[in-house]
Amino acid sequence: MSEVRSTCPYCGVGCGVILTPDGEGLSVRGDPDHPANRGRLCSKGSALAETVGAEGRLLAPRIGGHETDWDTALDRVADRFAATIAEHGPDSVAFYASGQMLTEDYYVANKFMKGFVGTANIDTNSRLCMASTVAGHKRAFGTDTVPGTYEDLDQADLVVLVGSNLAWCHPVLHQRVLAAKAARGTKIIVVDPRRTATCDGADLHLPLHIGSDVALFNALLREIAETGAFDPGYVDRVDGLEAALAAARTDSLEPTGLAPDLVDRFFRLWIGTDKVVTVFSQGVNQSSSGTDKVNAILNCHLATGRIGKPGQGPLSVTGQPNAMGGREVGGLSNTLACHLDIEVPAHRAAVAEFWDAPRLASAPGLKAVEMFRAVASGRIKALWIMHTNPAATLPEADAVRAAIAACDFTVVSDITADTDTARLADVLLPAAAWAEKDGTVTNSDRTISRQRAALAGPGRARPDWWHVAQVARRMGHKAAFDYDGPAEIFREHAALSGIAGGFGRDFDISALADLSDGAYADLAPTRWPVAAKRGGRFFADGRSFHADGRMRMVPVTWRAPAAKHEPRFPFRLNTGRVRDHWHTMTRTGRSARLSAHLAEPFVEIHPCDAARLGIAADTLVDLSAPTGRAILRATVTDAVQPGTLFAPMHWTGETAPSGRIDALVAGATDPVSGQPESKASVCAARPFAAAWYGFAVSAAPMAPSCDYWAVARSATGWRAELAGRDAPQDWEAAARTLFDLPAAEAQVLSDPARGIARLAFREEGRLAAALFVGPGPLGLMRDYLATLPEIDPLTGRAPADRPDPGPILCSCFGVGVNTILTAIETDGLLSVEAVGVALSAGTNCGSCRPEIAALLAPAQGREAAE
Ligand SMILES: Nc1nc2c(c(=O)[nH]1)N[C@H]1C(S)=C(S)[C@@H](COP(=O)(O)OP(=O)(O)OC[C@H]3O[C@@H](n4cnc5c(=O)[nH]c(N)nc54)[C@H](O)[C@@H]3O)O[C@H]1N2
Ligand SMILES: Nc1nc2c(c(=O)[nH]1)N[C@H]1C(S)=C(S)[C@@H](COP(=O)(O)OP(=O)(O)OC[C@H]3O[C@@H](n4cnc5c(=O)[nH]c(N)nc54)[C@H](O)[C@@H]3O)O[C@H]1N2
Ligand code: SF4
Ligand SMILES: [Mo]
Repeated sequence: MSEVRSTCPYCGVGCGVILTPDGEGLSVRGDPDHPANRGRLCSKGSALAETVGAEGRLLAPRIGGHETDWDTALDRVADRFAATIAEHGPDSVAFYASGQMLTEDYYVANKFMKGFVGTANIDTNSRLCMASTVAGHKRAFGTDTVPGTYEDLDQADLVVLVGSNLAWCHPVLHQRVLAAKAARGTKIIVVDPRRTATCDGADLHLPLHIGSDVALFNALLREIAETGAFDPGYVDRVDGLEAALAAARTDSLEPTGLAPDLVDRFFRLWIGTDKVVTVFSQGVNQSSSGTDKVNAILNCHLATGRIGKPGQGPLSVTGQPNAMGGREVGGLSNTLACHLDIEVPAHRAAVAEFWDAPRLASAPGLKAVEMFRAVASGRIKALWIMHTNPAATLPEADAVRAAIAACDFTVVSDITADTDTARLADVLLPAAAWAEKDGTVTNSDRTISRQRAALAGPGRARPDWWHVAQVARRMGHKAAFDYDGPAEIFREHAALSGIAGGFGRDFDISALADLSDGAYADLAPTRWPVAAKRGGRFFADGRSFHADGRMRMVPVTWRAPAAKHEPRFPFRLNTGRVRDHWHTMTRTGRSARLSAHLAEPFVEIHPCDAARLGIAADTLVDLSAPTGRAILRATVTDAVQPGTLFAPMHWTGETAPSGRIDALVAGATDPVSGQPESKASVCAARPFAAAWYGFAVSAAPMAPSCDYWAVARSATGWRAELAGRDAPQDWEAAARTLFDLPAAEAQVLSDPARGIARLAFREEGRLAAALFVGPGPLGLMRDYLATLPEIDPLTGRAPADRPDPGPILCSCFGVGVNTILTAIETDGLLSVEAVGVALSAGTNCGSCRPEIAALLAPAQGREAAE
């Protein structure tokens, strides 16, 4: 098979990839012709080839844990949904979808629920992600329209990143911004309570208090007014300026906690630069005032007329590969389809007629958090979860897990056999994965790209749209779901968008409604609208999609996060992402090199708090919140502010059961968007009383059962961090259980008085596993030990001619921190480029360049001082 052009399945940058199947798997490189990335890929995109294959996959439908055939499974789903609807009405069933579904899958699921089941109880993980942006856009523009494009980032003179760790979460866009900095001196400002890798390339970092963005942007609006920086021609077309300004005048900068000189520099740069793009992401959206934060930002752009013009405008970066496509098809419970409104009778009538839908939902349905509360209370009796892992990623995750387990009937469509959610399903439906299926996705700047199949799916896996269409057909809706493939679904969606365009909506791709199968197969990246009634860009002319065509500024005032501090829970808990993992790690966790960057869940805690609580670096911390507990490794760092903690969202019951961070996140939501406040819960921290710490390496999967464990892939098998409150009586017996090696030859060195043990197990002379135990955090050469079976298990030390590389920083070339530090010292390297020349580190995808820059800082400081 020859090369296949497709799109990366991870973040909303939507990079083009070229896949070359090699008979078993495939190789992946960046597509030089794709407008989003022009050939570049980040560490995750570069490692995609390591995440395909049958390992861990769900290969056949299962009912009650037993494999079955498709007909039996689909009949069961259709029968149970039909019976529940007949007995309890359409609102007793629900669908929980995902911004990672392809547009075609999403369109069919939305049509099924809203048009044919007759309930709007279909919501998606985009509620946890983009809902506040959707709501903010609608308030300002009348539709959910993203005004900006990626070219604006190339052309801007100032890029402000608000609540966005672009360097780790949208790395290829971050590189575009850094390229603009190199080419035209673009200034970069980061607004984030935490010092992140993104700050390394920035000119200014505003470490505001968590949740205080409205206060900051209201202050900017006041300054715009005081300095006369309004665009008089533009504000003529904007309603609400006076009200927004009056609201801003009741606010102060105090909640931000920012030093006045920092704020002054921000104001001067923002007001003094015409070409400013304000990029925002989850630090804005995931907040109980998320919608107000969005409008506080939009207000400043509207007041200055800096919107819809080259190099100017607000740009919400989408998280998931098809977060934007989900918004187009109306995947949220309060939207209809093609940016039409469920509340507007004329829109409903048009959609009902187009679909020939017998009972179109007439009112918004439940939003994600409410939906799972309705599952808990028994109001929802049948639930279908597709392409998302809510038992791990919704707030109050332990309660969500219990609710799904107790639900009368749960269907899960997934590619992975064992996830926190899949384990709870009554019926499991195996999905075709990325590179095995066809469809489209829309990225952050409205560019529609094809995902194309290059591999046959393993086992009986089938695409998600097919799961839904088959169940719908079995429920009596044959004609409406008689699709023969994604091209036909796409044409229908495009035709419906033409009706939306007729209502004056922004999302109109009706020019694509007659694409032949061949033209769909060849579809090149295309930015919508395609069939716009008016040309040029959105909003440069000051015309909105509100009925009166006017823009709106919205009066907003600062509110504190919903969870209140109390003596029992003195910390504010911020959560988010790491560079090399994707959400619940069902894909990235299969790659050894992606797992090497950060192999364990952790919590960042300020040195003053750590000292006060007696928490030493690398010990374990016991976190508790009103909704749950967690045990995480302490990273003591002043990157976080005193009184705040940061923990990643990626670890689950499969990889580190005590690291399920959403167990601690409260279910507070934004009153307008319903988006949960994933970044500002409260919790307590204290040292975890570990009697022992362990590190294990094994060629085969392990089965740990201690109080704390975290497993990760390594190049030769698996590695695990372990700890417990009580030490086992017999380490050899415990290790044999852990490794499932009842009969292997064992070598044991132990010093019970000092709490130290080292155990190695051989099978047929070959080293199969090793365990290292000590009374405190283990200072081991972990990356050397993970090269099992090449290691010397009893000394645990790398031979002098093979120094321990340290934690892997550059995952493309496998270059560790120690290697880079040694080269900086011995070769006197002073720049990221010099490190690249010496070690290749940072020269492929570039995702690690900010971290290499951070390692260089001390040497650069010394050089400057000399
Ligand atoms: N490597 C990687 N990349 C990803 C993903 C992934 O899982 N891994 N997921 C993708 C998805 S779905 C999404 S939605 C995006 C998310 O992309 P981002 O939003 O960039 O990522 P997060 O780490 O969730 O949060 C960003 C920052 O918000 C800050 N923050 C917290 N509270 C506040 C606040 O009150 N105000 C401000 N201004 N900032 C605050 C946090 O400290 C954090 O650094 O990433 C996408 N890209
Ligand atoms: N504390 C905290 N919680 C958060 C966040 C946060 O910042 N902090 N961020 C939130 C955000 S922005 C998001 S987007 C969510 C993401 O959270 P989720 O969507 O719950 O996480 P994923 O791991 O992406 O789940 C995707 C699932 O789909 C499966 N899958 C992969 N490919 C396919 C396929 O082709 N078909 C099907 N049917 N299944 C497939 C995977 O195996 C996996 O089980 O998390 C949210 N939760
Ligand atoms: S930036 Fe990385 S994760 Fe995002 S689409 Fe591009 S290659 Fe994929
Ligand atoms: Mo997201």
